[in-house]
Amino acid sequence: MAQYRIVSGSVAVISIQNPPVNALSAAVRKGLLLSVRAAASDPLVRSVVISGHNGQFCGGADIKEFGNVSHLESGPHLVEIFESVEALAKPVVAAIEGFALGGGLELALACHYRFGHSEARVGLPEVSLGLLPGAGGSQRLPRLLGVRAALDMIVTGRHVAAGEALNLGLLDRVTDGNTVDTAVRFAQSVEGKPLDDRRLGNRPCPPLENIDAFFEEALIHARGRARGAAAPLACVQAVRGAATLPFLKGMELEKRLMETLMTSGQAQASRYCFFTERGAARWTTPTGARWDTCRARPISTAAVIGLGTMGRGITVALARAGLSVVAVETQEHQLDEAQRAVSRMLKGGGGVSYSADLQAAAGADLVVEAVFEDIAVKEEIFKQLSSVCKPGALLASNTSSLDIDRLASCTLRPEQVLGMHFFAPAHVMRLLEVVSGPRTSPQTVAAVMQLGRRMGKVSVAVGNCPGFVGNRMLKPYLEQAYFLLEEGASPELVDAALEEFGFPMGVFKMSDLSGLDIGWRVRKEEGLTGPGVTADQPMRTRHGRRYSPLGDLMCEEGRYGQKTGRGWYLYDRPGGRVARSDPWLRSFLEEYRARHGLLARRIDQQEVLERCLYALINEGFRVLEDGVAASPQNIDAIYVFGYGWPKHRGGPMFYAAQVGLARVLEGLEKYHKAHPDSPHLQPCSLLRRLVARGSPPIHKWSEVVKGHRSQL
Ligand code: 3H9
Repeated sequence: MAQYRIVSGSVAVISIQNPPVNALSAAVRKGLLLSVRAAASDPLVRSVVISGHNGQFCGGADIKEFGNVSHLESGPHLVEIFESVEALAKPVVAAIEGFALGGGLELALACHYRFGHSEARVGLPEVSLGLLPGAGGSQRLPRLLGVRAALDMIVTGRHVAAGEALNLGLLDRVTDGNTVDTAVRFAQSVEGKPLDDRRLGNRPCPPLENIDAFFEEALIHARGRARGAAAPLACVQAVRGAATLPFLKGMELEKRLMETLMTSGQAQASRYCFFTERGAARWTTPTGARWDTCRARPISTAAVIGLGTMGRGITVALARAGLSVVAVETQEHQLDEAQRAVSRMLKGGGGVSYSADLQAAAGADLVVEAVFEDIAVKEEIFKQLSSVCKPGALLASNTSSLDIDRLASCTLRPEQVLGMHFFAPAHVMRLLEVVSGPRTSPQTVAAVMQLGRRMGKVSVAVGNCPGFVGNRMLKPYLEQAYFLLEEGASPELVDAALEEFGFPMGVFKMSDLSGLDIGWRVRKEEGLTGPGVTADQPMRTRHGRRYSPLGDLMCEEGRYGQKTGRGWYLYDRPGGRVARSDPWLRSFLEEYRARHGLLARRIDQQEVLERCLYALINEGFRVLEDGVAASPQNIDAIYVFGYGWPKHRGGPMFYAAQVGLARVLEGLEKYHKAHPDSPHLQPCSLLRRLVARGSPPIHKWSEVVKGHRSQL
């Protein structure tokens, strides 16, 4: 757990050994402290080097222990160990290879010198786990870097590359060679030298002018970005402590703040997200194939068909993953524009060639179709691709909701067809829904899941149904938002409730951003609005269910959202981004309600949240029941990484468990009783069964889902 050896006669090399990331588990902590004590008491040892096994320094505290107080409390605490390291009368050098993150970097900060390999990364990412650097990091880093740079690293949690760390003064030296050997040589050279000014705990924080104003502003800034998360604010408070208090008092403050965060639901939710992100890589398919039994053929060349916004982003994402990409756009004028845009995004050519001819896709291992969302157009392309592409090539569609099996049927290789649902902007957003149809082969899924990882995506394998997982669940959420407007709410009220909950944007601002015309076109295709609707059909009912034509009426007025400068909000110009309330909309809604005999009532934020979120969660349970998602964790990963669900709330299914399934059920029953014509509010049977079984914890839900038809 901590290997101890003496080299060059006088240097004790302590190597942390706990694969895969050398996390500081109870056993490692014990080993580390014993080794430090051994080095302290051995008269032959005159200096110490701390390193990590297998080229990785340390990934920090063992996150798996956080949910388990007995593990966390067994073994010495990190603070105690780091105090012993810092207090050692012999120079201690950290030799950082790979990464030093969280508790790993805090260990390095307790050392007297820090050496790094040129490819190493360091950081204090605790904030993304709903925590702060709680083993002295919040107090030592500001003393080393100054408040500004330390605060930035601690509040953002960003990883810092070795070069930048050297410039910041976080690393003393960076080497391309063997970091441990370099550190050993250096350690010998400083044996016997005074260490007092190397102990960060002894140093004052570099002074900062207007300190109160600085921290007031930092707090406002952090609050603005935190979207309700407590950890960033606690980080600011802790760093303020470093700047204003003696070291030991600052450590006490750090401890108090850490205890509050550690026991909060937010840390639990963030930790859950950490594991759901990684768990998504362990996928399964209907034929019983699994991530660990299925070999994927590597993909090295790709073609992207259609270079609109999505196609361009996909091209960039594939090129950045190291693939050689041919980008195809049959409309010549758009091809030139796309070429310029892609080159700009890639800052140069980056392995992309361009063509106006579909034949150019002939040699690709994978083709991603990203044309206009029209099933007839896509069917035609898949038919052509089937004959153009080489036999082993995989054919993927970037559709956000259309039937993958219908596209597969247009080809002679249905087992090689699947969906790759990217999210805009495709080169930035982390989520990728990998959609398998009933005939998609496990090898096809495996190859694309592996490619997703190469692109740095959180790839989630899902089944084939309208809207797949994410958009299918979004539909009832949007629907309830429209209904709330009919009943008396305003877009501002609905959006404020959702933004306070933690979404970066409320549902109406989001619709304005993506364009109201997109949903309008889909509803026309579905025969819900447009010429297919006969005059005698009631305006607010479709197929016996409540329907809100509000979105259609807005589009008929030419209000498509940001692109037309008017939507649910008013913008200063077409394409403008700053939303303002629109008095026109207020009277439009009043007239609409009067025309339909609807009485506006007072709606509070709680009702907004419950109606919108419970309807979405209810659909999530249906998705599980239908086997379209393999687990609640997968649904949560989709929502956190693709739909802006706040990480500190874990994802919709985790949130449901945290609120209490019985309470969610009760809420749905209440709202369904009040709105019996809205079937999305009718609690689904899986939710009822889970409540009947005493609401088991989320990792046990699959036992209740079992027996249902699985598409995965
Ligand atoms: C902390 O330090 C608190 C202190 O301030 C104070 C305490 C008092 N623990 O990501 P990967 C697992 S908080 C346990 O796929 P990569 C991970 O689940 C900690 N397990 O690899 C996965 O397991 P599986 C602050 C961990 O190469 C496997 O290792 N530190 C931990 O793409 C491989 O992980 C952080 O927040 C851990 N600390 O990336 C760093 N880390 O194979 C968190 C990973 O079963 N870790 N695992 O799915 C990372 O950011 C990345 O894992 C890292 C490697 C960059 C290190």
